[in-house]
Amino acid sequence: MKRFLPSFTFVRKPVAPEMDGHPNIPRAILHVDMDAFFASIAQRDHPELRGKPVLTGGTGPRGVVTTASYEARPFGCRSAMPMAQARRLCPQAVCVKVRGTSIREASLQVREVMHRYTDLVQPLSCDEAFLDVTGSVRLFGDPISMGESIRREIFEITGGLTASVGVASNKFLAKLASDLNKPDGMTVITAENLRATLDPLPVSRLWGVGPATQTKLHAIGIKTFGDIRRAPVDQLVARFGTWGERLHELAHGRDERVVTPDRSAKSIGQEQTFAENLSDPQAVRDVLLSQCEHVAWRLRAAKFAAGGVAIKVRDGSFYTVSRSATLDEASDRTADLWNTVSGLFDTWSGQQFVPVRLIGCTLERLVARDGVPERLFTDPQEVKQTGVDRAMDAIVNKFGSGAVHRGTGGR
Ligand code: TTP
Ligand code: MG
Repeated sequence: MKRFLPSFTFVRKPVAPEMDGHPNIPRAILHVDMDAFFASIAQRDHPELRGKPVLTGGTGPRGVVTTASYEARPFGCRSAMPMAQARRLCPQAVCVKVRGTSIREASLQVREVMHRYTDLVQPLSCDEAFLDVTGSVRLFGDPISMGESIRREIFEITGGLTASVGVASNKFLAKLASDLNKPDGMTVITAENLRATLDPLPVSRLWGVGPATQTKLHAIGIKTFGDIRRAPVDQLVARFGTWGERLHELAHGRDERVVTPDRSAKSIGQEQTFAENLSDPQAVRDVLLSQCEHVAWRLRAAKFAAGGVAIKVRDGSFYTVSRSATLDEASDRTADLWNTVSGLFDTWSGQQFVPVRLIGCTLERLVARDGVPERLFTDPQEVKQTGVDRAMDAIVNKFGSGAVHRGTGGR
């Protein structure tokens, strides 16, 4: 299977700062994009479709292709094409409709993996996002290793879907890179390989260059990034205005836009499926505590407080229960959150404990921490808990999430 022969094109080196607009602040940006997302979900769920051309989308007379599997692409099948046209191009293709719930589930799983590495995640659609991992290097290693781990963890959590990743010093280059080795590939653009990678690319790969601009550029002899880079910027400005200047910048690989995270996130959660059902309630409780610690750490890193918590428990027969509770007051202290989470779990396990296949912990009703009103009188116990959280966060930030845990012993 191709998965085990990944095609990496990179030089193992930190991404070079000089490509960035801010010479003193080197950034490490990843662009993660799932491969033939809807079609891959169909192939995962229907093994008989694997290795075959698959078209997803409406099958009625006005149906449109949402995506084509990589097996269907050599025939010319593309997203947004009328389904009838795609079927003429590739009559042996299997046409399927993918359920919205499957797409949402996979999309959330992918998002969950991304948030393990940084809270600076800017989703572009259900299957792609930018990640600024500059601040995560100390915790998770260099950006290339993070890209590799993210690809592996996405494959594992989704049960076999592949992602392509681009690693570079800015958004434009990272997005360009993720596309260069699709499917199931990773590409790193460094200062050293920047020109060799960019120069031969056709101008159509520049953001915002549609067929009309392409024709205008071709008319003045400009066909590739290299042609734009070498063209006098005045000529481009005379022809295209300020947009010409932007084209020139992009062709040099310069882009200063920052990754803008999706602050509308409504919850932060983590769940785990066990290879074998866990029949010891204390063992399940221990896992839940480590999940609570992890999501609370992410909550604090994102400068949120949670007004509610939820747990999800699935038993061996796939029966799933969810329980949620509201906190008296939004908090980002692990002790407060765990107090409510463990209460939900203890109530459930006291009433109906059965061996557990999956357990999950979610923090909900997120509010910006700055929005939590300061209280007039502060409980010394809470001050102490905040101190404990700070100390533990510092250890996790330095040594990784496995370094320190609270005990559940006292229940
Ligand atoms: P894309 O990431 O554009 O495409 P893709 O994931 O199918 O393929 P690639 O490997 O080239 O990234 O879009 C993600 C999903 O969004 C895609 O699987 C189907 C859906 N989609 C639509 O519903 N309508 C559209 O017009 C497009 C472009 C995509
Ligand atoms: Mg995609």
